[in-house]
Amino acid sequence: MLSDNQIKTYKTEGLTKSSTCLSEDKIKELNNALEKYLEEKTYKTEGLTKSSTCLSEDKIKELNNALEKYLEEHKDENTEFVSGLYERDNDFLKFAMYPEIISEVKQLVGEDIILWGSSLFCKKEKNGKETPWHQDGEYWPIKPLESVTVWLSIDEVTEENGPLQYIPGSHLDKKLAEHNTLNSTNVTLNQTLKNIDEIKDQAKSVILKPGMFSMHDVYLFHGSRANNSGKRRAGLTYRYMPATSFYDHVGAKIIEDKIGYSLQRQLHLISGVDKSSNKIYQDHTK
Ligand SMILES: O=C(O)CCC(=O)C(=O)O
Repeated sequence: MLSDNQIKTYKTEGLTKSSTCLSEDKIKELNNALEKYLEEKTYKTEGLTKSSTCLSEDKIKELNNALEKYLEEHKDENTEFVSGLYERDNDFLKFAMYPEIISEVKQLVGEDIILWGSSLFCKKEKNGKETPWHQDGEYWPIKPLESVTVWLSIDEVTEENGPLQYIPGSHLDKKLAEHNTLNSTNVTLNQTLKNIDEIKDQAKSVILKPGMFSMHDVYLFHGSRANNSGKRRAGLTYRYMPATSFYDHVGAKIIEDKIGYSLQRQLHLISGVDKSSNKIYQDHTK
């Protein structure tokens, strides 16, 4: 309740302070609403946002165990970029369904969500491969082209070990720019944006603690430098599309020839309803 004095102040000065303060719980609610609003705004304007949460110690340990097991079992292969990860090793599927991740993906994709892909980007310490600047949409047979990538860090990502970098706002006109095909074994992916040099100085780095993730738009210009530091930089990507889009397994064949790896994927319905007659491999909503 306002005191008589406060009411007087309001009348004479035109402003008075409250006589009470909101409870801790209500302040937390306010903060959450603000963070959610700012997060959605950043994603829309910049094309990338960081998660508001970090996975628990236990979940980070599970991630590490799955990665170490995978690296041990595939030690004679190139593991700097591995596509179709959960198809190769089913242990990686459950991480894509962690509620901490799905609740944030829902805020960006909506209620009807299909998980359609996963990759490992495990840059070795010293000589870890560069990921050339590209737009994800150049690689994917999704119609209409809509998808959100979760980039989940397993290692600490610093400025030194080749963090994901992006050009804020480069997704806004929703067009695929021209790419060239590289013929090099020193890169993780072979498509590279043609006219990137003049805007490279606008790049921002995504610095993450283990267990945090970023989310980026399918049209965003992004890439990462080689890792010349002494610390490995491992992260997983999970790709989610709205179930209003169609994943074209047949049309994918043309892109496969260009990028040099298979795009045949298991599609997992994570929430809501498939609205585009997709070939769903597993329905997790029931
Ligand atoms: O982690 C990287 O080096 C690149 C990741 C990337 O290109 C992607 O998530 O689409």
